[in-house]
Amino acid sequence: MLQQKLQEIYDNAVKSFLSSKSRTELYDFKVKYMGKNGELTALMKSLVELPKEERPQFGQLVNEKKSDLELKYSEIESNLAKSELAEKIKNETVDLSMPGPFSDSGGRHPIDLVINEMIDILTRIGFSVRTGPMIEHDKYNFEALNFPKDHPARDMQDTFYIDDEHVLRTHTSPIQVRTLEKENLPLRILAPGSVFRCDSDITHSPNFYQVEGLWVDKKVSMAHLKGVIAFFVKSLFGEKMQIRFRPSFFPFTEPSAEVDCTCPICVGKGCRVCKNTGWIEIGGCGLVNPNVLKLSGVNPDEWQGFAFGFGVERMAMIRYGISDIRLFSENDLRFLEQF
Ligand code: FA5
Repeated sequence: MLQQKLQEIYDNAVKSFLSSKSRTELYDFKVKYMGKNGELTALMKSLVELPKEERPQFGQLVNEKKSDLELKYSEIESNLAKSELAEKIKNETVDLSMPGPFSDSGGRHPIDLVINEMIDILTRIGFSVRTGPMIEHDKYNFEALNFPKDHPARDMQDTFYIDDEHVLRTHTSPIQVRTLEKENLPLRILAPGSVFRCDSDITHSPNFYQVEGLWVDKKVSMAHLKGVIAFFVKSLFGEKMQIRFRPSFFPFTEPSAEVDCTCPICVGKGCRVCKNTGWIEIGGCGLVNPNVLKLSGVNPDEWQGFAFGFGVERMAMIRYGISDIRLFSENDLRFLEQF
């Protein structure tokens, strides 16, 4: 009785397999007959109805039929796969005139573009690039730049302290000292880099970029400094850009000055970006204080130098007419895609 049932299931399964038009249909039949709840599995469970001595022989028979069905299944499946592929290829046409898929491509950040332009201009007149660490020792960020401990001038820059001896560098000027300590003179270096101050409004950012310049030689004067800065600013912004030098104070330069450029937003008329002055401060500069040379092991009776430090975001604001410095760090693609 059970043998007859087994033969029936087997015959039906083979018939169903052969009639399948697709691999999905074939698989559904496999589940119907051979799956966990399939007919063959159910039959196996009814083995208990047979007398004990007949069970092994019947069990073996079910297994043989099952293996046979498995073989038939894989043979039919592989034939169906071949004909499905052939059908797909026959129906598929490639339209060579269709545009390819587009993917967004990255671009240079405006700050990066301006830094590269600044480097290009300064390397044309003999400066070469140096770098330094962002976590800086107090010695390089302050002390060797003639900011003694507890000197009120340290309050000029709101500092992020790492520990008693280390800070997030507040400016790129430490690279002046690092270079003077280990390189031969004369030298002309520029040092681009990220700097940090506890500072934030439309023209101040807590993390911004500076480009430092240092020129040390036997005879270097304020006239050389002004000439280099005028060349630099006019190369970057065009001949018509106005600049002015305002007397200022930095412990590491004497005399010192701030450099201002015409505000690009109001073109000198006065607006909220330039705080109604018509000018935007782009950097500080001056003749290297002899004390700094001495602290770096350079004889100030023999050598003189000038240095400058420009704020790159301010340069980029002028270059592209941008009225809020925070746009550079917000990562809004609608802003960044314009460059
Ligand atoms: C300095 O950092 C000096 N190390 C510059 C210098 C170098 C002077 C060599 C003399 C010789 P100051 O703190 O003024 O100076 O900063 C220089 C420039 O960085 C500023 O003129 C301004 O353009 C930019 N800057 C300063 N603070 C910020 C800020 N929070 N966000 C964006 N730009 C800033």
